[in-house]
Amino acid sequence: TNEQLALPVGITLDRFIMRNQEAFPFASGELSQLLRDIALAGKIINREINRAGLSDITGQLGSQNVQGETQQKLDVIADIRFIRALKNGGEVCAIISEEATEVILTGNNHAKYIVAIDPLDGSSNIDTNVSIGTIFSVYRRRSEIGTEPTEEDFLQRGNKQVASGYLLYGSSTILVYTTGKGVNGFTYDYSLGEFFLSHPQIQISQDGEIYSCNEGYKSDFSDAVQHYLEECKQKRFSSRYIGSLVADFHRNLLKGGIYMYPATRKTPNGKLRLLYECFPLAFIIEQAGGKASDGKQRILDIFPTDLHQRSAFYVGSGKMVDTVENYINN
Ligand code: AHM
Ligand code: MG
Repeated sequence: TNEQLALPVGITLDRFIMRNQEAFPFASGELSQLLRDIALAGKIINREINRAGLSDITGQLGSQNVQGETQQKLDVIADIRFIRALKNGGEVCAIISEEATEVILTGNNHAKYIVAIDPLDGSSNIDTNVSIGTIFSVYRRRSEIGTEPTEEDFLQRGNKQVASGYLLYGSSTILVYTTGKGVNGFTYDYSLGEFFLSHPQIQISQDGEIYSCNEGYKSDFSDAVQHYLEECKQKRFSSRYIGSLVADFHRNLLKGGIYMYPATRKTPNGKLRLLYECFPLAFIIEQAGGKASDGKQRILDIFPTDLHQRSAFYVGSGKMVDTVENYINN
């Protein structure tokens, strides 16, 4: 059998995307291509991340690498790779990135999709070999096809997302995404250079016993949030906080739990960015049967007015998000 031979079981990401595409005979395949472009860039980033320590060593020898290019930090490299992949892929007309203030025009004005991306989230963890991730969100443009897209194209509610997902570069590398028909996870097989379906139709448990937040800021949280934290402790829940959103989110998705980044004195509107951190993960959690809230309302209902707008973020098992919301609203 396959198990005895230790062959990878399951289907490749490409085949999975293709099969889903076949289920929509009138769809043009552009979204499928876009997802493949993101997966390809993910493989490249994955390679860079795995060699990160080594490139640092070469970095100390001189400021240029073998190709004569200036050594750059990994988050900048990731940004360049993703933008290049999406430009060359041709299915995206505009991108916003955590790494850039303005909208990035790809020149593909006939493409119908736009992408919001955090190319390397949790990048403060890179130097210490802790897991990091990429988060992405796909929308249909609002402007006329053929014209130059603008900032307005990105100011859409999260519930308008066509697809969203993340790559987690952890003890293994996994790509998790949704197109609004459930959530699937694909683990990267290094030896074959392929993602294989490893986590079909992920569902989060309704309740959980893990809470994740930066408790160092506890005195800055509202009384309501502090009370909820007390409840978590009274119930002997586990506290788990990597400080890398994708990794914390992914663990809670699989095990049941809540991730919280409340408003603090330093960040009165929360720290995380709506368009490329909260919206994409909120879409995934809802597709997996969980909830995402800013404490008062559903994240996906928020209408953003700024590309880099921040929000408080409570995401995870439905009952846990309900409980913290109850504390906040009573
Ligand atoms: P970044 O986009 O600058 O990397 O910041 C986002 C990160 C998240 O990955 C993580 O959940 C959070 O910031 C940690 O913040 P803190 O160090 O304040 O707990
Ligand atoms: Mg980030």
